[in-house]
Amino acid sequence: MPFNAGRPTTRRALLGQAGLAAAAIGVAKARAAEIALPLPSDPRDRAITDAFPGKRAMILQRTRPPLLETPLSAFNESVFTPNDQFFVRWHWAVIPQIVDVASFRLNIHGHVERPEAMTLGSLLGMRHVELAAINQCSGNSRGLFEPRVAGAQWLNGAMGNAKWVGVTLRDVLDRAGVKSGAVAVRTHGLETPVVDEAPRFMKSLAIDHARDGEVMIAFQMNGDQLPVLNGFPLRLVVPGWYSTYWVKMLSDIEVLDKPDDSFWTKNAYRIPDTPHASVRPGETGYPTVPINRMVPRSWFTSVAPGDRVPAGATLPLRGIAMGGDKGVGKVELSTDGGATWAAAKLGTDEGTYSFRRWTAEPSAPASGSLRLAVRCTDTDGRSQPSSPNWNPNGFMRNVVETLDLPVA
Ligand SMILES: Nc1nc2c(c(=O)[nH]1)N[C@H]1C(S)=C(S)[C@@H](COP(=O)(O)O)O[C@H]1N2
Ligand SMILES: [Mo]
Repeated sequence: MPFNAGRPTTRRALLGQAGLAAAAIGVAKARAAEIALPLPSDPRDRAITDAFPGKRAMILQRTRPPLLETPLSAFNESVFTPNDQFFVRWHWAVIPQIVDVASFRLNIHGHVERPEAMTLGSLLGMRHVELAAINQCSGNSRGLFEPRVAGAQWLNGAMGNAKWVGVTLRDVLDRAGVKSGAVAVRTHGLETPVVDEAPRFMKSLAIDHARDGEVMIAFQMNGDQLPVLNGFPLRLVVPGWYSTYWVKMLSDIEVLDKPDDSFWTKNAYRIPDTPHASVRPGETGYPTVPINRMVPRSWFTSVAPGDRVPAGATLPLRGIAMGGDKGVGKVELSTDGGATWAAAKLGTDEGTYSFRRWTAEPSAPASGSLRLAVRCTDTDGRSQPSSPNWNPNGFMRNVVETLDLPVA
């Protein structure tokens, strides 16, 4: 896979850029504009904000802690999401505004032979790896759930794709020497809860997953250092898995010799253990499991609800697709409400965990509307469901996306 790092992250470059992290977080001053999201219920209006450090125009979902959504246009322009438009989500609002890269340490401790407090310099001195991967919030597209569920009412922009450079978690764990009997690796970042009693945000991975050689501690994103709001100076990248595991401002790695029974694994981020994580509204008593691998999805990016198409015109249509924890096998388009399907053209393969561009050229009818549907099938043959899944947390939204474009 070709990879062009726009700027190599040397120790000097990373250390020299620390001052960028100094801007204020969580102060939305200017309200440049508003956007009405095509959600099924009100409120649909959101402010567009450029008041957050390292970010240009973002959809403001919440100010403190910051929840910023990527506008659809970013996904139409490139399969890689620019750092300054990459979505932002934090659980707790006490986020360091400056990370002192000289005194920063990454602690590795617990069930290991040689506990260590690594400097950024020694981490950057290790073997580097690179990978394109989508970071998608478990609650991406939650605002589309019907009946509506509590939580951030995201449209589809709580996701982004980047080229990540870092070191493997396995190499770092091997340095510390994992003792036999280890079962999980739990991580947290530098931010803290707003009140002492609240549980610090932490997530864990099974030991074999943590040591699979793909899970990465990234210090570079799309050729640059990480924006502070996306976890400067280090974050976990867990390819193919939902972003709740992608711990930002990573400062602590603890090897556990028993399963993680802390709040964020035992109580939060759990999905019904059912097909498509789907249950009936009101249903109770079903088993749950921690959310895990992502699944195939696809979207239109060049057209949106409300757009009109000229009668009889050939429409140059673009979108993106993802395979989840597998690559994109195929993307298909329907122009008759899902009765028949034709393969869309796929763009460059940037790797298993990346977005993939798709294009098609359907013709609009002479009157009525052009009824579009798009679906992705992964390389294992798994496809998207034709009706939307539902669960009370609004996790793992998935459905064959449809769009009715009236003929002008
Ligand atoms: N330290 C830390 N890491 C975190 C979180 C957090 O609250 N704190 N939230 C997680 C969740 S739920 C999401 S969706 C992603 C968001 O990543 P982004 O802000 O870089 O887009 O970060 C993950 N990593
Ligand atoms: Mo999330």
